[in-house]
Amino acid sequence: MRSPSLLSLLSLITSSLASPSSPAPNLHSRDATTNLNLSLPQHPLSINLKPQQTSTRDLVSLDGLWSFAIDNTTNSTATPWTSPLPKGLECPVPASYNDIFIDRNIHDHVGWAYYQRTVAIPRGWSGQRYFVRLEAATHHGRVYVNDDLVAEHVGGYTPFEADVTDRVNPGESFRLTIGVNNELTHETIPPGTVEVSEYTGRKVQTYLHDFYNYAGLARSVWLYSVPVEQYIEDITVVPDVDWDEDAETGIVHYTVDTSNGTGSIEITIADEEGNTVTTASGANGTITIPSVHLWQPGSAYLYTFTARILSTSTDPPRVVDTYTLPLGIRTIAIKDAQILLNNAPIYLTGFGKHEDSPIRGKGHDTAYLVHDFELLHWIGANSFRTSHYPYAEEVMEYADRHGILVIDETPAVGLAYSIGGGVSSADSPSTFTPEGINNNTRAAHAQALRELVARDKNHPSVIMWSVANEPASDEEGARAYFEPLATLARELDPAGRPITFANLGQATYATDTISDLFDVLCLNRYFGWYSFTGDLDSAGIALKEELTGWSETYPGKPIIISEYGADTLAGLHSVMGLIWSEEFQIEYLDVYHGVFDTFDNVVGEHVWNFADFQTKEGIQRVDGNKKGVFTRERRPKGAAYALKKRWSGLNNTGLGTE
Ligand code: GCB
Repeated sequence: MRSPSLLSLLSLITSSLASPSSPAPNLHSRDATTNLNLSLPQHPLSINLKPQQTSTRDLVSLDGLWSFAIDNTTNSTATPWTSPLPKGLECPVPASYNDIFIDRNIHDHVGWAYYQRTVAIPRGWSGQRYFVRLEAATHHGRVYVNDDLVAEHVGGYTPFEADVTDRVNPGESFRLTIGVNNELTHETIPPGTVEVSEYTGRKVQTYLHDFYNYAGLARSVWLYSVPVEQYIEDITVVPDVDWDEDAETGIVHYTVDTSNGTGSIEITIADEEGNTVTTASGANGTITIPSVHLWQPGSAYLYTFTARILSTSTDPPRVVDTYTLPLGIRTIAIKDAQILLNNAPIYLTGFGKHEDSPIRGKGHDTAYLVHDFELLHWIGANSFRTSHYPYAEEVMEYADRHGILVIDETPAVGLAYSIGGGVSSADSPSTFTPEGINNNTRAAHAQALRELVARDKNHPSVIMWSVANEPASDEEGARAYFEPLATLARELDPAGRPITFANLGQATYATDTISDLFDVLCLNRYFGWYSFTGDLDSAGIALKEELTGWSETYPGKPIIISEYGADTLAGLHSVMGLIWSEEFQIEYLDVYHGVFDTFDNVVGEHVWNFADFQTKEGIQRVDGNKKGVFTRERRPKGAAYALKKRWSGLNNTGLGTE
């Protein structure tokens, strides 16, 4: 059973985020070992299971056009934004709002924006408890029912909910207003800085990652119901396999959390034909599946795990609540510098991606979802990293169904003050200081990690957690910052998935201070681009030298090159293979691959990036980052064909091409 009132949890989250209940000791001690027992403030989670329509639950999409306004005042409470918004602007949900309107004021807005619509609670929902669920509000969301604030959430890429049962009766309507704030500070994840222009008085947002800080309601909003009597709040499934048998036996450890009530819990597991293969009773237990069909990349066998609450006060028993979960049986382990998927070494091919498309920004789009996975399949990719934040839950579900492996990353990007969107500045300030990345930042980071694992723990596609992208892991304070987060990541996942972080080029095997805390070395490297620009001979030598250093320093850990790439202007050609040309991108990748192939412990290659993507305005990028193998519109550059050729010839990708 879990705590009864979601609303009280939500208000607790808000207050505890504002002032952590148990302040952690100073991060900046020179002696990292004194910080081993740092206590991270605890924040309750506000996530129930992803809503679904079942015989006991209803689901209403609130996607579509909402009234929209931005708050240009400096005082966010000055205007009663919960009153009907001024007529005029309508904004699509899901979508980032920045590129929708032809208005620089909206595009560049820093602060609160408001979405509003009328919502009717269906008449038949008496006897139900009902929630408004936001899949994401980037980066800080507030939910108002008529004039009342009913939920608040910090963190732009994970869901949260408002219980509206006691506020609106079935058959009645209410005005739903959602405030969304895009400000990033040194205590948010990702971090940034807001300054006020001395000339215009306008807020200006800066941040340390290169992708554009798209904001708004980029994912779906739902109204959904569960039975008041008792409902399923959470399910955890941990798959395992007994390899000793002739025919492998699947093992499923499960836990079902429910609201208070007296019903009994029944579990059914069905195969893809819908035949029941096994059943169990009780809120937790272990189930075996003889002659199991394994979940594999490219061959994603999914069982259906159904949990039901039954009331035995009637004969036959009555179904109080039911929820189904796709269930993939597979194992993931690290051994002898290899990643073992289902007990066999796997080589990862694929990309760092972004949620990014023209006009919608980071808005979830099912057409792009399907098309992107088609392209992954076409090119021979078996995996991607959710760089640099959790992606929409629909993406994870699609990866489950289509056998794509996912390195699932938190939104902790930009925790290195030496970096400005991939371009170093030599005299930057230290990162881990009370005025910079501090205890409160880490508390927000811990919460982002908790919410990521809580949301994605059941996905067979997720094979690894990435705790951060390119933190200043070579700086003083990094170990004190990361050690408790690495411990937390291990504690959070009952399935014990490997953990990693994407390492920044300047933090070499000689200067990095945290890699021993992680299972897999993910290295982002740009020799030939940010250093040795255009000089691929030197790049190849530097890469080889560096991989040798990592291999000798961490002999048992597998290495994935989690980023390597070169900006490439689609259609630009050069017989001499000069930078920015399609020929250079091909040659650059080729040099890297030649080096990877000489290391047995290099077990994966993720090109940066799958597609060109929008970045913050700046003098170093022309209309975005062009390291895509596909353009922003998903047209192939020459490198796409080169990768397809290489990846279709590789062993151990699990795609059956070898
Ligand atoms: C990186 C970052 C990524 C950037 C990339 C680049 O190291 O991890 O977010 O987009 O470099 O292209 O500069």
